[in-house]
Amino acid sequence: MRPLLLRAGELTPIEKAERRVLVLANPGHGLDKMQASAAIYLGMQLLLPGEWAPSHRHTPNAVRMIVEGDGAYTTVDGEKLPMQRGDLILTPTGLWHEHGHDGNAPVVWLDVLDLPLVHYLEASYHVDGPRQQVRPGHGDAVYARGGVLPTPMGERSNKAYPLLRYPWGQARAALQALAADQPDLQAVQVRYVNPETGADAQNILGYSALMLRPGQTLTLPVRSPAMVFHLIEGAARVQVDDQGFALAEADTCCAPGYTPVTLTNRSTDLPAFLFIADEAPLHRKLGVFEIRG
Ligand code: GTQ
Repeated sequence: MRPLLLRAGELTPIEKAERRVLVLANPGHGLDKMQASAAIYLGMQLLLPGEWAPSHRHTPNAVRMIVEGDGAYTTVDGEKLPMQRGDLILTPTGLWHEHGHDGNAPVVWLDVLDLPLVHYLEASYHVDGPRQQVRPGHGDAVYARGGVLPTPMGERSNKAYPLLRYPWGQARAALQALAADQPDLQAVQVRYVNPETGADAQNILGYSALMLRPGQTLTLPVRSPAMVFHLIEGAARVQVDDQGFALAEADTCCAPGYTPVTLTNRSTDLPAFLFIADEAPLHRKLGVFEIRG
């Protein structure tokens, strides 16, 4: 996809595109539907140095998983959030967001949205807005230590989305600490959560990071939600039923629900790190979540 995305950068000025995205559309759903699964939209977005993707807000929830490049940032609800490889940035429903780039090489990220579901519900709309005023400080700094929360005068923030940026360095360190602490643990996985409540970071789609130890093969329990796998670091194989995908860094693949999935680290020397998006929060809320051992 990378050469195609860079070609899109040559052909399409950002002023015309507003967002320059190649959509990872599942032909099984119909290419024009622009969906990877029933509830998941995936896109690879390119921002070139100096470009500006103007402010808007919309009802579908989005996250960005940064794939490559330095110097870009997203401003969400007045918080200027740096984008570095592997970072997860939330742009939850209704919050203003815009993207800028002060670096000198292309920046690419994976957009994950619950757009297909919100569109199906006839609840999808979007509003353009003026450039945001940036507030001082970064939300992620105050939630950077597990187990302690900012509690001015004993009060919680009670924000629906208190944390908007999950730096990769911290998620990666948490996975390595977990793997070192529990050598027999099979699924070395951490979930992206609301740090105030411990609930899923967003209401519809769930996000996690998983580490495969060198040479490890991990068979996932068969579950009802569809899943997306994006390789942040290393080399992996994703076996979905009878189809296998060899993932290199920055590759993405999907698995439908109710399907056996086996993950293998293709390196016997180095760990592999995957970002996973799934429809589990939605399935649980609707009462259709199933796990089959
Ligand atoms: O960056 O705001 O891939 O609004 C689709 C819709 C990205 C964005 C997408 C969006 C955006």
